[in-house]
Amino acid sequence: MPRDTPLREPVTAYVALGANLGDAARTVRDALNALAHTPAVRLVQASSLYRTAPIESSGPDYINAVAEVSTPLTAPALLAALQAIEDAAGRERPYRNAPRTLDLDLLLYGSARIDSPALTVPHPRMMQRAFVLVPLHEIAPGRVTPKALAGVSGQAIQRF
Ligand code: PH2
Ligand code: MG
Ligand code: MG
Repeated sequence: MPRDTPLREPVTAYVALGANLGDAARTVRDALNALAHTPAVRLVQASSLYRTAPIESSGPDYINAVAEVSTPLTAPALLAALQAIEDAAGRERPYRNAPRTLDLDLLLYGSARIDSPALTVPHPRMMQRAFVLVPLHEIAPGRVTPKALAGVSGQAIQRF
């Protein structure tokens, strides 16, 4: 049957999850569930949950994790889906790096490099953050070099 809209090949993307207000572990688990139920998004695997000290942020310790998804959505469409999950969790944005009920950041989208006002991929600060690199290394060791991990070894992080 002829189609006028070609199907897009699924892309493997990695999403960082973080929360440090309310029941952060519950929020992160609910967000993983919401990702798994997002149309056109397949949750391939999720890391363990980690408790991490706030970096350039304040408030209680964070709960962080990283998810691998497979999706035919474009990167902006995937970002919009992530923001809808943040909004449903009651995310407010009073100031940069404010404590948050839920933060979902697009880390990697296939091998794409994206530099638009709305989205930078790979995530510009991911290589400086143990709360991203440790869970990412757990599920995708090939995407994190030993040197990068060593570079964040001074940051407090423990399995939750
Ligand atoms: N997110 C930030 C800033 N600082 N620190 C930790 N430990 N975990 C985070 O998810 C986090 C942070 C900005 O998004
Ligand atoms: Mg963030
Ligand atoms: Mg964010």
